Amino acid sequence: MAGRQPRGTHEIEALAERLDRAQRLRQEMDPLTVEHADLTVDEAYAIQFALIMRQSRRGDPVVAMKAGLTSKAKQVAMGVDEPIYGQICESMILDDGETLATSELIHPRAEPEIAFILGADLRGPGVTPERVLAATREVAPAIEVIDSRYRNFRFTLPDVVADNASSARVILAARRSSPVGLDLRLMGMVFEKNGEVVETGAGAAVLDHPANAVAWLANKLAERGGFLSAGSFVMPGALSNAHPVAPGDEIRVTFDRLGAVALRCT
Ligand code: OOG
Ligand code: MG
Repeated sequence: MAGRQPRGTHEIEALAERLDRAQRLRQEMDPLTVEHADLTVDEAYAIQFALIMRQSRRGDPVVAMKAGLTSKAKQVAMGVDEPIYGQICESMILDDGETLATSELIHPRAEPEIAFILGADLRGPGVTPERVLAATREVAPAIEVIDSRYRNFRFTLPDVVADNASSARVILAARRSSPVGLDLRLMGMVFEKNGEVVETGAGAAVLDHPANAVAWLANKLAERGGFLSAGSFVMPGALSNAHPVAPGDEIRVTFDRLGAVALRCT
């Protein structure tokens, strides 16, 4: 941003604190750009890292990374036309079969993803989708529960970046499959809510192939010296729109050959 100094540590910390409070008190807030219209994407990532640092200092470390807004469906729905990334902390993980207590969140929505479980580090720059697939030990059906801390789930690009890409909960199917011999681009997906099909899709919805989203993430993280580590998993982004969830709802996401993952809400 021409004409001004980048925001300093003090202001970055103060903005992270606001998001942290909103999340902990389950209170939606105005997007940061309402007050700070000139917030840059770089500053927004600095806020995200400050927010995550607060959480890990409370004993909740980062265990996985995610890309978001990697499908046209999501970009159009959220009005943001480029991918973003966010960080998954230990407390966000639900086990297969565990229920989601929606009262812990503000206005949760569920979305279908194909999780990549890595057997080797992926360190950018220069990571290709071929290298991603070679480094992928397994893939698994997954549901991400997103929960914007912003009023009415409305935001601009820097807002959603600062808000850790709306991350809230993640659930991976216990059943894992080797990616060898699978064409993830053609991988069909059926997304059901309370027994009704609400979305269908294929892997190609995510940047033409979900491995492209993992490569994009590895290369993007390299800008800040980060990488994707062996043993962790990656959420490459939703194949379709997200759907609101409320107590009593049951979400089921089924992928061709990979199987299904379900989430019950209380
Ligand atoms: C931002 C997070 C997007 C995805 O998979 O596209 C995301 C949002 O939609 O609030 O996680
Ligand atoms: Mg997602």
